Amino acid sequence: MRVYESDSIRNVGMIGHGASGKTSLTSAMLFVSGAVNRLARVEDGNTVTDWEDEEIERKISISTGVAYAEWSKHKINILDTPGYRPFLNDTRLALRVADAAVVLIDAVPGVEVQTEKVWEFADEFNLPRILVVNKVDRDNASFERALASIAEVFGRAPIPMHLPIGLEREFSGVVNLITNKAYRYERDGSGKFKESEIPEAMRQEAADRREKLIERIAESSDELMEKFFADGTLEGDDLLQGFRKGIADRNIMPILVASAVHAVGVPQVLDAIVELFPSPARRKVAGIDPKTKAAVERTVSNQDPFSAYVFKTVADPFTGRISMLRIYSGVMKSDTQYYNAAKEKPEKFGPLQAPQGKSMTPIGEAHAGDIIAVTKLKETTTGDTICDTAHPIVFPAVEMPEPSITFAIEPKSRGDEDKISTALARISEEDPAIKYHRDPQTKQLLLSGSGQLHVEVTVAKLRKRYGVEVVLKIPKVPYRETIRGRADVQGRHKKQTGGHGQFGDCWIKMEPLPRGTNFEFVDEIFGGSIPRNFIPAVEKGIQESAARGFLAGYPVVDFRVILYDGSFHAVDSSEMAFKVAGSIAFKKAMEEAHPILLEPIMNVEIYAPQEYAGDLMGDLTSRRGRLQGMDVKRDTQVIKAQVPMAEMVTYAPVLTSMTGGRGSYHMEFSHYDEVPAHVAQKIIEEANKERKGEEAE
Ligand SMILES: Nc1nc2c(ncn2[C@@H]2O[C@H](COP(=O)(O)OP(=O)(O)OP(=O)(O)O)[C@@H](O)[C@H]2O)c(=O)[nH]1
Ligand SMILES: [Mg+2]
Repeated sequence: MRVYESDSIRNVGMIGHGASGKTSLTSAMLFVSGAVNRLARVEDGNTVTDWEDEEIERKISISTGVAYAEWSKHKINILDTPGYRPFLNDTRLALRVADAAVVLIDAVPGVEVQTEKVWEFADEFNLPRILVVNKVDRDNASFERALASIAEVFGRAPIPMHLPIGLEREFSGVVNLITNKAYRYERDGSGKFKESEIPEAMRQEAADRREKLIERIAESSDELMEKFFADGTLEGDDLLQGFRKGIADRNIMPILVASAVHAVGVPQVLDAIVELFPSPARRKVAGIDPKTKAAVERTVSNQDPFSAYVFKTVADPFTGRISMLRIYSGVMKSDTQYYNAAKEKPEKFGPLQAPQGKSMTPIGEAHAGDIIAVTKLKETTTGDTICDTAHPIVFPAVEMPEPSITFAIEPKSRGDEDKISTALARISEEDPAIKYHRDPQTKQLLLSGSGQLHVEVTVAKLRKRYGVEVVLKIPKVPYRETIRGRADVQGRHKKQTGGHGQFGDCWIKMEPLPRGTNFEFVDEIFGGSIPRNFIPAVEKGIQESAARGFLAGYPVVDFRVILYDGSFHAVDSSEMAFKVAGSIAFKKAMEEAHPILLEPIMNVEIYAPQEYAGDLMGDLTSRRGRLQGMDVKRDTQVIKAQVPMAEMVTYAPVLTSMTGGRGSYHMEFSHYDEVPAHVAQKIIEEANKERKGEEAE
């Protein structure tokens, strides 16, 4: 494979709502350009970019597939991103290294919820865009309706550049408004087409739309505007340069049409990517010097010092770690040592590869702007910057949002405890949106992800790749205890056994503290009623008892203890005796101080079509939820509420069944609040029953 210069490279993110056809269009682009020799289908599980087991089995993209097509002497690096909501974090990670995006719109529903989400990502990274109205061959496809929804949601920038010839079963090609030609296909999936005149019946519409498009292109500069007014049109180079500028400035986003599965309109998509999208060349990228923290810049050019950003890691159980890099500046060579500026460590690189899905073509070197893969790096993970040792730079990494759903996981066989942690560490290398930790209070291993499907996919990876079978459980709620009142008590420990006895005696006051302050110990002993060296023992006795709980075995928090008096015995007093005195005092104080149970309250956001809003709110009320606000985003209703965690642990399946799978939600911890007395009663009984059971074991 030849080495491409940045002028002839295009880095393109394929984005869109779930199942809009990103992987199918990628597959068709690879076929039409000759990178593969058949039109692979998602249904057949043989596409280049959906190659992971879970993707093949579920027929959806779970993580970004990386491939390339060589077209008109250019190399198009294709990032085929996921479109389903739980996997969109990966989409965002990939777009970080794209220079432009192809936005797929399904011609039946038009713009959908996740189309808007990925559009926001493209905005975040300032990406020029082409829109492809795909699936024009489907029953009920409507180009007009798709255009209307695009205009409604995305405003003025998107404008048709192609028109479909025929719709649904009749869809047979596209009219290009710039070239004023028609490209007609046999529906044989060969991707072969014939250039012809625009069909008679479409000429008027094409002329009208062409005029609008040219007018918009003229707006891209004052100079073109003048020419346009003078001549009444734009031609040749003026037209092309103006079009490119309008696209690069994101004032124009051309709309194309295609049927990915029939390979209709696909060569024209490749043409548009090559001819209209900006190349990475001479783009400036900002980073910081890791030592001085000063802002530094690189130009996408072979002349600048080498720098690259790691945007993806694949944890392959056989090959090991595969890292995907986008080279921002300079030339990268195989078998060379570079500097990982994020980890501040040198890293030895083996052979560089051009990734075509899971298969790799070795390449000796790669130039500024390109995307490459390399295996078996030791230090490097996603988000790191690799650079020339003498010219360190760090590019900002993409931050992951908090996961929205949490399960407790338990191995089916006890011996697998250690294996789970190692396997999860590997999986989170390739999927930084997964979080896991052991809850110090409940001792459960908690696994969080962006949705139930995300967690299930992770569990499947654990099983298939690492041979660890786990069960998902509802996480235990980490209740806590605190006090509402005050107490003033004595804790006295006196015991006479054999030799010398035990004696400790303390007087404490206990009072509530604001939420989140945990514990405070105030020493007000004056005049030596308790010797200094025994005071920490009193505190320890209290803290240890507080950790064991009073009402139901949950840690007691948010209280202050003031130790103000006591007495001691010259021979019988010891640290141990004062510790026991402290714990006796604690228990007596708790009895007096009106103990209560606290529960975690979550901030919850629920998204669902408007028609379900009433039912969902009713359900939230029955879950002791407090409504915080409502918002409508297109036809999606957003409900915000605060709901006790205990009421949310089984919410996912309920929401699915209430909304026919169309609802989703996100939640995060807000604060601890008092459990209402009637609910607390039950929790305390349950917990004490369980504790008795454990003691009996
Ligand atoms: N009729 C028709 N079906 C299509 C077309 N493009 C894709 N499909 C079908 O739509 C389904 C989803 O296609 P994918 O290519 O997996 O869509 P995707 O956008 O990659 O989906 P995710 O990556 O999972 O979000 C598959 O069943 C495809 O066969 C098309 O142009 N016409
Ligand atoms: Mg896909």
